[in-house]
Amino acid sequence: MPSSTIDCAPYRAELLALASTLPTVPRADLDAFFADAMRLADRLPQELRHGLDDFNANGNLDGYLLLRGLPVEPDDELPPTPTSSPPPEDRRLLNMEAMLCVVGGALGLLTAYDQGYGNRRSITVLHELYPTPEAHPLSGGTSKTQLEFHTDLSHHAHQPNYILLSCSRGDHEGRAATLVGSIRKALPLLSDDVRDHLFERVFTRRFDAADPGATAHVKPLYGNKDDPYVSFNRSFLTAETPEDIAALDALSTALTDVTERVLLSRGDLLIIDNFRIAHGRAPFTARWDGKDRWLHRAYVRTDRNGQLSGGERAGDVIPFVPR
Ligand SMILES: O=C(O)CCC(=O)C(=O)O
Ligand SMILES: [Fe+2]
Repeated sequence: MPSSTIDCAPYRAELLALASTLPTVPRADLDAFFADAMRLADRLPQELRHGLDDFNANGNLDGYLLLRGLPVEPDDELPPTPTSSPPPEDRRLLNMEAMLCVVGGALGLLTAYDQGYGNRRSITVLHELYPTPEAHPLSGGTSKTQLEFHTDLSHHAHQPNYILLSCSRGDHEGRAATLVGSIRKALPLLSDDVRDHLFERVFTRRFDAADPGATAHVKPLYGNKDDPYVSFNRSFLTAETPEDIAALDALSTALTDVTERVLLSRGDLLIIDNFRIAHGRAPFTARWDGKDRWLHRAYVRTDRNGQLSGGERAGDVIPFVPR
């Protein structure tokens, strides 16, 4: 098994016992639920906790950590895959929601973001991802079309360090792979000129397809020149010169060349380092039969890149600040 995957099957009983101490109706008091999940993070099985701490401190070449074999409910005990959000306030805690929040608590602070458009009436820590028939082509609700490479919330000054995706149901045909392109793998494929351009050029990044005036300012590569962070979204970064186009195309090609397909199935939890990989999702066929692909998602802040200055708590709602 690659070092970016941890088999959690040996810890199932221990993890179930931890989850059983969490409030059974999390949305009745989310603050209390997140505080409990944070406390439980210190009681994770030691080897798993070490794996999380090591990934948090050093990252890895792949840019992700995949936990497999977590204690998901038997399929017939799960509610039907949702077709709308938010879930009912009285929905009972699902094991993969518990895993999402306890693992998130081990990495940093679970955070709700005002993303500056779209979600302004439903800002929440706990997101649900499921196919929707009329999804916007750049949203996680797509199924028929590929969700292209992107960095989540790259237009936000407090962009989350980690995206956690936990899976209650995979897609029927096993095609909906999450696509990950690691900058640690892609960087050696870029020429010096392209690297310099991606480091120095400040691109205008549109963030609201409906409002061309809504913009943030993004450098595709930043941080340490030899081990940079990446921020990418080909559809929204505005190229103004031939050099811009060439540099973005080269980055896109390099990320595509190193792409790994991570097929999430029930009981998996994928931790994406949102500073070090761009991600997308392969197309798949939804059946609208109550058993479609169903993921839970949460964002986690850490003290990297000035995300924390003291006093922040799990469950905080971060106002929109364009980058
Ligand atoms: O469905 C996935 O695997 C990824 C979804 C995603 O990237 C998103 O919703 O931003
Ligand atoms: Fe995403």
